Order: sequence, then C-alpha cells, then structure tokens
Amino acid sequence: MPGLMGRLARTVMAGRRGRFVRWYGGGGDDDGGGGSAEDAQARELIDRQLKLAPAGGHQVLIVQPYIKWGANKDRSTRPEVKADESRSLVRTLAEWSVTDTLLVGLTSYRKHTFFGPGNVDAIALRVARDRRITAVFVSVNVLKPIQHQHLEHRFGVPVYDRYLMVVQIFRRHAVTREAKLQVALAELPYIWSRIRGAQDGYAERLGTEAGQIALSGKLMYDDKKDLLKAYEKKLKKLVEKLRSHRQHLRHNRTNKDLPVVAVVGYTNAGKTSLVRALTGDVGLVPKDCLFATLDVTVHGGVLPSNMTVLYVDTIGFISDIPTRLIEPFVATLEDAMFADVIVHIRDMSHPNVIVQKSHVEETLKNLSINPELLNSVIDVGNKVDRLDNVERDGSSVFISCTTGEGLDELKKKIESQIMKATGRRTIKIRVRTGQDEYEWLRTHTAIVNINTDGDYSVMEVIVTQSDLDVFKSLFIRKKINN
Ligand SMILES: Nc1nc2c(ncn2[C@@H]2O[C@H](COP(=O)(O)OP(=O)(O)OP(=O)(O)O)[C@@H](O)[C@H]2O)c(=O)[nH]1
Ligand SMILES: [Mg+2]
Repeated sequence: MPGLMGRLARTVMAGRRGRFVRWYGGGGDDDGGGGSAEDAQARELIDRQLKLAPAGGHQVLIVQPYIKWGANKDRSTRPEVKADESRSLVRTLAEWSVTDTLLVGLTSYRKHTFFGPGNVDAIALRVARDRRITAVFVSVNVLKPIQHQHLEHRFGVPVYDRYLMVVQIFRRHAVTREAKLQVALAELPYIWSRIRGAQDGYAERLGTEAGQIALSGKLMYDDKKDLLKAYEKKLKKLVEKLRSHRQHLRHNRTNKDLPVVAVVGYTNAGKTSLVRALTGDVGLVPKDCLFATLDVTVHGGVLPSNMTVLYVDTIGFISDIPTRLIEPFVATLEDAMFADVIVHIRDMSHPNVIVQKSHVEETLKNLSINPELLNSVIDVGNKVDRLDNVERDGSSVFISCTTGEGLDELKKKIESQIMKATGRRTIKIRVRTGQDEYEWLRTHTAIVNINTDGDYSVMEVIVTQSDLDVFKSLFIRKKINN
C-alpha cells in the first residue's frame, strides 16, 4: 500500500511542478529564472509596494485596534486574544520580533487618519523614543491607502497591516512553483488598490509629504498600468492551466476510485499533524507557525476495515484577512470540494476556538461545496492533551495528534461516513480460493476478512456499487450462462 500511495502522491506532486509555471521567477532558486524583462520590472514594482522586509527582519511594535462599542464591536472575541494572534503572525517570520503590543480602542476604522490625533501622537512618540522599533504592525484587515500613507508619514517607519503581514509569510513559506504562483496572484488586487488609491488623489489633498508619495504613485499608475496588466494576464493564464491540470489529476483519482478525505481547518489547528498521524507519512512536518502549509498535498492511509483512502492536507484559514488574498488558493481548495468527506479539525486549546470554528464554516459555505458534503463534515477537536477538561459534545470527535488519543474513533467515523457518501457496502461472499473471482475481489475491493476453508473462502469485502455490478456481470451471470 505505501508503494501505491507514494506513487500517487508523487504523481500529484510531479504534476504541480509542470513546466508551464517555470517562467514565473518568484524568488526560488529552481525557478529557471524565466520571464521577460517586463515581468521582472512588474515584480520589482510589486515587491516595493509589498514592503518586503530587509534581510534582518523587523522589530515590530504591534498596535491592536478594536472597536470599543456600537454595532461594529466584535463580541465574539477579546482584543487581548486578537493581539495574541497578531504576535503569532509576527513570530512566524523567523527574523522578526515584537518589541511591544498596544491595544487601542476606537469608535470606527474609517477615519482618514485611522486613529484619532491623540493616539497617532502617542504611537509616534513611542516609535521615536524606542530605537529598537523598525516597523509598526497595525493589526487590522487592510488599511486604506490614504490611512497607510498618513501613518507611515507620522510614524517614520514602515507600517504593516494584516494583509501585508500574511503576504510576507506566504512569500516565505511558498516553496513549490504552484504556491508561488498563487501567492503572486493573491498580491495583485492589493497592488491595484494601492496605486489606484494614489491615482484617486486622496492623499494629494493632505498637502504633506504623504501627498508627494501619492503623487509619485499617480505617475507610477499612469506609467506602469500596462506593465502590471500584462503581468496579471500571464499569471491568470498560468493559473487557468494549473486548474485544468488539476481537473485532470482529480479525474485520474476518481478513476482509481479511492475515497478522498479533505482535512481543513484554521491555521495551526493540526491539519498536517493529523494527516501524518493517520497515514504515518513522516515526510509531513508539522510546524508551530501560521501558514506552514501552502500546498495541497495528497497522502494515502488505511482505515480499520483495510479500505485505502487519500487524505488531502490543505492551507489553513485565518480571520480578518481580505478574502481576495485567499481567492487564488481557492483553486487549491477545490480538492477539498471534490472530496467524499471533509474533516474539520480545531485546536481545542486555543482561546478563540469557537470564533475560529465559525470562520472556517463560513468560508467553506462560500466555496460552493455540495450541500450534502457540507452537512456531513466531521468535526474534530484536537490538542486535548493540553486540556484538563474537555467539554465533550456528542457530535465531535476529540483527539490528540500528539498522544494518539481518539484517532481510532476518528478513523471509524471517517470510514462510516465514506461508506455513506460513496455508496460503498460490506458484503460477504463465498468463492473458490485462488480462482478468478477470488483474485478479482482481492484487486478491486478492500478486504475486511478472509476465512478459508479448504477449496473455498468466505471473503468479507468493501465494494462500490459499480464494482459490484462489474463483479456480477463478470462472474455471476457467467455462472448462470454456464
Ligand atoms: N500539544 C499538541 N500539539 C499539537 C497537536 N497537534 C498538532 N500540534 C502542534 O501544533 C502545531 C501546528 O501543527 P500543524 O499540523 O503544522 O498545523 P496545521 O493546521 O497544518 O497548520 P498550517 O499548515 O500552518 O495551517 C505544531 O507545533 C504541532 O506539533 C496535539 O494534538 N497536541
Ligand atoms: Mg499544515
């Protein structure tokens, strides 16, 4: 079995490294350095806008804004918990560090200056006094161009919002060309919004240095618009090819008729750990950081009844990120959409587990997944080894990938869900040992049990309806005809 699975996983992975993405020189050393001079120019332009950090990283002052009251107040979590996630985002980048975290209550995020004047002054003073600080991370979804320009002007250091932070991480963690391509595509809407923001001339009205920056942005927009458009077109074409290639792979997999289980969840919940625990695939390396996995990979495993399944490890979800950033990754999540069963894994030890759960569920709903599949998602509470007490509800399976607790129960649940979803069933059949029927069943079904008694064996097997039909037409009718 591992041989077959290894081959399958390799086939899938080999396909990902198709030559059609070779020209995209997204920064890796095996990219072949392809692309035209215009592409290189476009990339340079993008890198500048994305404020890619210097080699030594940044020492960051985190400012965690929150809405103090009113309809927009987020009642599902606390600012301290959000600040924790913001710290995790920064720490995910090895050379970056956090100098301090400030919680700042606001009445809205819509002001042109983002914070009120008192807060801007206080933060600016803090940055000026603390020489360690080389950047400020305002942990909000995405700052408007005018807000961004204003804050950078006032603080005198680069300012990052959540979008920019996640892009830094994506850039760092994208290893394969496919992941790099998805990241490159995810960056473009942001670049457009920045240079359009400049073109709209908001900041010109500020009449400050920020206005000058915006003006240079306006020139860039006029000059470089075509360059970016051409680059975007190429990327989209490549993604399109990738998509059809994927469909081809998926089709191949369907032909092999192996059930597919997609493992989804919030970033760092333990998706990779779970796939590793269920398959014994030591090639999978779980990491204590956000967005460790940026590639969808497929791994073979065996369920209690000997049925072979394919587990799909996927990219994690995160809240407060513009959906357009994850849009290109939706293509990779299509694998999840075409699964027979979805496993949603959650980190029970995380203080925000409830909010994370609903965020994943909402995102899944928007992925146009077939409602039957969506209604039968297996909910898994992970990392119970970290808890003294687990409030067990009947509908979830509680596990620890570290200790192995609950994995047998989970496997059984996955198995019964697959049987339901794919119309597989267990049958017992008596055939002549070693004869054609016997060999056919051994190759085409999952063998649960074989009881051999002389010339005959009673085989207990799991079989799909279509295979059962083939079996009948090959052997049973033949017998009747004879
Ligand atoms: N204590 C404990 N730690 C766990 C458990 N499962 C996973 N972890 C740890 O949690 C961290 C994240 O695990 P991953 O498997 O990489 O999580 P992921 O969901 O694949 O994360 P991304 O790919 O970044 O979205 C790693 O440090 C794991 O060792 C568990 O059951 N108990
Ligand atoms: Mg992972």
